[in-house]
Amino acid sequence: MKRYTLLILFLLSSSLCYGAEWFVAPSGNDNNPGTQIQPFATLERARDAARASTDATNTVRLTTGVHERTEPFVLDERDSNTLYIGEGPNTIISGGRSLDGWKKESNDTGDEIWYVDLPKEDGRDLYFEQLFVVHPGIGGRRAIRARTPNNGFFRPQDVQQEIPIGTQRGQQNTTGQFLMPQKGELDFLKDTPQEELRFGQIVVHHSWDTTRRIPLGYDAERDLVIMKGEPMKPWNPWRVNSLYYVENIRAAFDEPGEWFYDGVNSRALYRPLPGERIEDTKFIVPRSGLNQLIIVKGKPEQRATSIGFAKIKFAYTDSPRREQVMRGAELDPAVTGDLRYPGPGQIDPVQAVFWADAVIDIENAEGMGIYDCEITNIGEYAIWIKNSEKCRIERNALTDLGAGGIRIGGVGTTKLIVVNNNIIHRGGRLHASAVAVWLGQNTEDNWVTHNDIGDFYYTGISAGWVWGYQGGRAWRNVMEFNRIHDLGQGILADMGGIYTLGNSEGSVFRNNVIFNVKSYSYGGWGLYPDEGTEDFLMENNLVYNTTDGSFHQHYGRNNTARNNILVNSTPHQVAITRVEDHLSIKFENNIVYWTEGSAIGYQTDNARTEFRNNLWWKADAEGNALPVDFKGRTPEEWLAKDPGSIVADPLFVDVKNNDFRLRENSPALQLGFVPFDFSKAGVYGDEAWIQRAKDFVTPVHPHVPPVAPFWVSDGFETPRNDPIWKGTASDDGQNLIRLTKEHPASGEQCLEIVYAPDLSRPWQPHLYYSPNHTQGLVRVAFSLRMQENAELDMEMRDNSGPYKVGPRFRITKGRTLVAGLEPIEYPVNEWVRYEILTHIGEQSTGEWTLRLTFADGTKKEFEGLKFHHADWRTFHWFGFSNVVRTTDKTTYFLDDMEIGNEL
Ligand SMILES: [Ca+2]
Ligand SMILES: [Ca+2]
Repeated sequence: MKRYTLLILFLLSSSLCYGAEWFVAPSGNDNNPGTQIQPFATLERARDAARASTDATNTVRLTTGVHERTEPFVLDERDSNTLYIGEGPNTIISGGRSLDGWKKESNDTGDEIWYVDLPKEDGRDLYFEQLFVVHPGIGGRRAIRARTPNNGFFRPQDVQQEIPIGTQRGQQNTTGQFLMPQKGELDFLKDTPQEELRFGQIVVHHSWDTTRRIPLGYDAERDLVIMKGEPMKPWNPWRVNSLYYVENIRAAFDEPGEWFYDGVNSRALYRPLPGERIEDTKFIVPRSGLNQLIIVKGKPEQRATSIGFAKIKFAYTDSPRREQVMRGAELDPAVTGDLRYPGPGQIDPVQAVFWADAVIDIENAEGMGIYDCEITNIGEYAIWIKNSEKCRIERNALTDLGAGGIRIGGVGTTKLIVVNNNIIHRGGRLHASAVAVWLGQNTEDNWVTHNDIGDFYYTGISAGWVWGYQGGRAWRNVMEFNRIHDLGQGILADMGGIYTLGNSEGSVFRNNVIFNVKSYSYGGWGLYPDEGTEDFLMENNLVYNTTDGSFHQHYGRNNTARNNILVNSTPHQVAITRVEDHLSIKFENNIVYWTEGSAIGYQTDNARTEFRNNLWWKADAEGNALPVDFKGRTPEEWLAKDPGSIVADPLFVDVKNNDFRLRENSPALQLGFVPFDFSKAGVYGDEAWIQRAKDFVTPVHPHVPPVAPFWVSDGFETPRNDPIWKGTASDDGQNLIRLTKEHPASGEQCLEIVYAPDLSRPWQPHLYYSPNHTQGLVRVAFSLRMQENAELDMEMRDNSGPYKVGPRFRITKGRTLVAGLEPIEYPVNEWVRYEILTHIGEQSTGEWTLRLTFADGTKKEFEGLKFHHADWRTFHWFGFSNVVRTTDKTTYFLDDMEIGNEL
């Protein structure tokens, strides 16, 4: 009930009173008196009239019609106590302009194509990257910027980055980047003239982020697309498993519903959908550089107070701004054109699209209200409130968002903001890594309640913005009764229905319903406390149908998850990644129910936790009990660490139909589980509003190619920066894994792996590859040169939890140790060639072969070596870990790495 007291308080503090009143109509005139009969034409005129008014409060009424903007409407502290109110969704504040004069032509295949000559702006072709199609009575539909492939993505065969040896991170602003396609996939780029390539983009999704690059050419000899930009972030580079597509290349313009910006011929082209007629189709594009429509900016010492917007639709805004995104790109002006004007751009990855602006931007304000508005067909975020307090965002529909929904914080301290009863659907349309609601650092006592959040590619609600135990400050934020669904869609990774960071003292996430979170590769979690989340409470949430865990804590302190219902994640349900020397999580009174995989994953069994009074149950789709597995432990073994817990059927009303209410005789009730009403999550109010949320169209996930078997043949000759080898290296950022020209086995370079004391993990530095081979004859070969005292572990693993190991050996003190063999004497400071052969999948014999070739040409071959785990069958991981535990500085060298497979 406390919540409602708070809401009423806000309502009283924000101005909904009517004092002096002015009217603004698109057909009005600023010389008019601003009455209903003789309205003003512009918002500025009404604003100035309100400023001059002696009334304590003012109302500005916007009539039905399109109020076109060429620049943002700017308000400040002088405009306090004013309400801007429209007449509903037909009162539109638009950042767009119509694109008129379309003509028809047919191409040589007889397909109908519409085209328009680009209008001029400042004597240049109008530039835009979004096109909206409008039919009578129907709002804007985002047309598809010509892309290849049409449905889904390509995956590179290789990615490379040109960073000279010895360059330290941060020293280099810009770098060459190269992407090698699978055979033939990008052949059309070879024939694309240079002047046309510059209007295209390669869009790469890599884990939780997205990069856009202008293709600078195609190297047919090496089969590479050439790009340039900021160096990849070492913690999230592009990889061979990244997904990408190509936008706005003529050859990609091949499907109905697609459009193409033909910069060379100063035209825009569109392929109509079946039934679309040129005479009743309108096109709207955002005005170049108009990313924001409303800016409310008071002074830090004198805030703009009690300004409201109600019953207005905001639409058609641009993204990105060139000055924001082209910094550091250092591209040829022949490619970019004059950077002072709109034109082709590229975007470097920043989590949650942090660089983006919002259509309504509020700073240094108090008592702001945004009610019953629509924000749609936009390029970036919808609303951003920073260094402000006591504002309300309520009953708004935010849809078709280029980036995300609502951002709170990021500048100063932002508190007592209520985001209640909004529909936030279809985000990430231009910038996939956007979130629906974001609460940054220095946010306090904010309430995010009863929102319906759906159809995003990344996280639903993101709270906190400090990685690790650096303090942070996202305090007493309450997120409850939200319905968060259909995230990820198999495209991005490492996301959560709720995603939290840093010190979150007093913050609560409760009574939310999260479902359908599907990641690409890993991490489509329901509840996701990430790096250094502290003192966060997650209770009474229902989570179902997620990837890699209904609950996942990367690492954190003193967090609590209690009384949640967690259903059907794959391949495990509850996961903790890092073992720490403090209490990581209290996990109590939860119901965990699943059909596939293990109960727990990652390091859950080793972390310092307090598990108690939980109910665990595994059943098949028909509800028949299945054996419960705790990462290889029996329930008896696990429950020693989870006292008071039981393995029992929770007796849901109807699992098949996602009805997770408990029957009266549910054993969970005996454990102290308190039922909660999940039907309360989501929007409320009148029937039409509730129906609008229900009208959500479940997105069809794009086609994502299966992870292809991975092949590598790498002599470490191409300049690459770590960790851009086809594998991943981790050395705590100390540049311990690096290319060197010291005595390579072949060519001019090899890889050096250096041991240093005081690394965060005993197995650092380590280097691994993800081959993802599931059948065939695997061949792995590499050359190693060990210094005195250098040691390492080599393992070939699968991806189960706990993982199983096939072939393995250890090199220690001049010897190679393989189970079943006498130690093999090993010359230090000389290259030795290793070759490993083994059948996997159904052909597996449980055995492997090792061949060694020494520097003097001597060969040794060992057949019939046993796998470490006899039932190892799939090859998902190959790598070298450190085993040195002394403070001696040692090093070893690697060259001519090969991973192959004869299927
Ligand atoms: Ca296409
Ligand atoms: Ca080499």
